[in-house]
Amino acid sequence: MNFNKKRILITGAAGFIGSNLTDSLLEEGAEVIGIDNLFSGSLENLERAFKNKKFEFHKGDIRDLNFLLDIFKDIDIVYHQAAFTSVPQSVKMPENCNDVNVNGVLNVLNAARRMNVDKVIYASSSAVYGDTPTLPKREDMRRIPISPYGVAKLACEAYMQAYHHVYGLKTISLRYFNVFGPRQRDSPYSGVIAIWLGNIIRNEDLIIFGDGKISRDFTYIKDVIQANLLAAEHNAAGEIINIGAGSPITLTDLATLMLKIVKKENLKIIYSDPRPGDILHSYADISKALDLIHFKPEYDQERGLSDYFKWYSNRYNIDLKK
Ligand code: UD2
Repeated sequence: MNFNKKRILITGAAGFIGSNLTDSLLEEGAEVIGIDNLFSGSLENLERAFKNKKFEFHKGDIRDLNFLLDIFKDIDIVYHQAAFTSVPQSVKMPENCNDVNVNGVLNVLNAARRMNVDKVIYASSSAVYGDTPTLPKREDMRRIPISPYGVAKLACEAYMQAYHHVYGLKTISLRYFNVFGPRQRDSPYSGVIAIWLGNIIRNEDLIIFGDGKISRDFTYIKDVIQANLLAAEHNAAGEIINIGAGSPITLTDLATLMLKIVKKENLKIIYSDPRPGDILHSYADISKALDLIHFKPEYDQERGLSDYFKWYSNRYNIDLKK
């Protein structure tokens, strides 16, 4: 797609995925309007974007419909990335998770419809599948989420489809599988790779919740961004599409690989109690993504981790091998 004449709005623009998407769309020549309440996002992530004249930022909350209606003017595409993102936090505060994720999506959809946005591309999650035993996960399989987070994401996907069917709004939900990479925060509620990278930098042992056999289809941010651009380019609408690396890895293998890449095999892997709400295995069948939007991931975990670590060393001037 020629993004040159497009006006694109990104919710959660100051977050991990939103800010990477912002930078890529600006590079493609789009005009980008970023919104974020800065609850978990940070303006530091938008340093590069702020240098671009085609970027504008508004601080505000997706739960505030009037704020959205004010900003959603002459927008072609909305990328809805703002979210309550943590599975364990959703177990602690299900109401907040529902408020931000479900009520937030409804507001974004209502604003998009009223302001004649052409397409809404939504950041959904593989958490919607829950613990069903069949692998890899296909979009048409049963979904039985086991965390409030997964329930909320499933409801949001259903709203995306309903707004397409009832109001003709073009919507696509991309079911992300464990995204990792530059700008993911190292906080207890962040993804495991960012947490372990923080441990490695501080020369701390890595903690695995459970027996280490849990597996995930960790997907590198650059592939996720590519999928988002493709979702804008192709005509698919009213669809739900898995976006994963298509190559699962167990937590023990992941921890071992990370320590190997940074040559810190002296650090230990410690096994601790399983975490409530965790699903056991998650692995994407990505054939629908190939069919509908021609998505092909370019990064397996090793390549993604190496690229991420290189970015981190340059950004913070740290030698990870020390
Ligand atoms: C991730 C996403 C979530 C959703 C989901 C879909 C994040 C923060 N969350 O949740 O938004 O899309 O994927 O499945 O990216 N673990 C450890 N040690 C640690 C931290 C975590 O063993 O120090 C385990 C954790 O118990 C889980 C696995 O690592 O078994 C992955 O955890 P996560 O929080 O990175 O991701 P997940 O799958 O809960």
